[in-house]
Amino acid sequence: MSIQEQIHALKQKRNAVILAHNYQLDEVQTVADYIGDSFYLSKVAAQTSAEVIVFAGVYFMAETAKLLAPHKTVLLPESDAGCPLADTITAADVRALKQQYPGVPVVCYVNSSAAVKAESDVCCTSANAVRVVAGLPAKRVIFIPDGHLGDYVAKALPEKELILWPGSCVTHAKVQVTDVSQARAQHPTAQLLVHPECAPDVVALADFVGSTSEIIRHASEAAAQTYLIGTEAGVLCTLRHNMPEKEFYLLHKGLFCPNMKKTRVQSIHDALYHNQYDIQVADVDCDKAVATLHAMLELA
Ligand code: CIZ
Repeated sequence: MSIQEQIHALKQKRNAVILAHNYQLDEVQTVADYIGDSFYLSKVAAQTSAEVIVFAGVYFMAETAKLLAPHKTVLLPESDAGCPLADTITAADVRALKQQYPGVPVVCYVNSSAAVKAESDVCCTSANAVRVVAGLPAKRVIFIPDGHLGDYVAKALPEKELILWPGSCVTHAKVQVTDVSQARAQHPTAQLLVHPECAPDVVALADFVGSTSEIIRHASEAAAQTYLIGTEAGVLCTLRHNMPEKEFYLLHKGLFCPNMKKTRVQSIHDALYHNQYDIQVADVDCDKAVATLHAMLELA
């Protein structure tokens, strides 16, 4: 039996479903039942009738799925697939910010630990960050941990005053303005689609700024033939599969998240076979972190 057939058999035996983030390797996306951004996948996890969820992504994503589906088994196939951006801030840092700015609400990007979510007031994703901050009655807002996304939100909402945390995604931060000029010189008619985790001077040059799902939707609706993609290379899998008649080029050759790329088809097989790695969230964080996620749903 091929490894894909073995995975299929294990899925049936265990009543399991495979969720893959847009940043996963093509070989992983092709065995997945659902592909998308972390929040979409967490909602799938909460709604599926499957008992076991294999979350091909990074740690905070599997943790978010576990928060929304606490009675299901959530497996992260590679135990050390972390997120350096999420690791830039701890729950103690958030408590210190709240002491420094008493009464100022805290918005945390989904790229954060359950403990950080538990200390925050509302969560957001890159797809809804502007809507979430706009929906808060307060003028001043603490935005953690992605300073680039925070800068993008601040520019979209000049009436707000954002207090930013200096975290950033090491992969998206690699893109420079010179990459844009070189890519535009090679593909002069192309549209530039970038993620708001990119640096502000790169974001300022884009034709469209959005989350992975928004970039995929925009490319499917726009008339252009050629696109320069300023986010993790994994989105090319869906873009090229869904739109074979269009051309997509990665804006920077280093747009590969090393943590996302740890998961292979073999890891998915082993996760199902050995029931690894079973994600648990500390009881002390659960209720407050879930409330922070639900607050996002209300505001967005
Ligand atoms: O929300 C996600 O899954 C992340 C981290 C990025 C995106 O734009 O999908």
